[in-house]
Amino acid sequence: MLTFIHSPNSRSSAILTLIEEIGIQDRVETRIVDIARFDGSGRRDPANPHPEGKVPALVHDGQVITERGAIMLHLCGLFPDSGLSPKPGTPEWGVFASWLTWYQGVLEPVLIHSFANLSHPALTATFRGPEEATARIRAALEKGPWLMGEQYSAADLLVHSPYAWFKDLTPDDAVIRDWVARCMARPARQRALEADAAMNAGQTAA
Ligand SMILES: N[C@@H](CCC(=O)N[C@@H](CS)C(=O)NCC(=O)O)C(=O)O
Repeated sequence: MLTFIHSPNSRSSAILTLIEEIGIQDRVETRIVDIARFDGSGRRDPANPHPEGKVPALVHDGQVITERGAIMLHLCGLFPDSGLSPKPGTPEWGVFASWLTWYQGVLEPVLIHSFANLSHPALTATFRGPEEATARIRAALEKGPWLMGEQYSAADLLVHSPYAWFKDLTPDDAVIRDWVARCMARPARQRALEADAAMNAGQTAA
């Protein structure tokens, strides 16, 4: 039993898109929760099992899985024929896991430090900065056309996501901009955006 804890138009929309990409909408129950949003709207939802009241979370037979990278690894591992990841246990699966954990552990902190105009030698020593992050993505895409090579994967879905939300953060680099545009044009993302809009409308009407 898989329950997806979601709030429309948030970081959990990436998981909604992955569910669309894999084609498992009928195997996952989606539960909408409220969250405290950056603009001051919303509030922590007591019905949300995430230990910090955030989204996304995935509940699998009572176990609560958090962090988009971990949820993506888990879903791709559960549905290995989806084509959204290499086969578990292969060296390529290790590279795939590197991208997802690099996103969580490096890229998102780097982008948030940059957005918040934060700089400190300890941050640079630990995370490097936007230029190094861009260089790493670019090096992969030069071999590309996707981060993992010939095939689109959940790594593209997660790593491009902040650029899709915050267009100003996207490096002024044609290779990266083209990749972001290709990720955003995928039919599964369009379906997830439509589902989010419908869920939002439902919430407003309620
Ligand atoms: N590192 C987490 C971040 C989750 C996160 O910050 N989610 C936001 C939604 S955009 C949230 O739930 N915020 C509500 C809050 O901070 O209480 C992940 O990647 O899954």
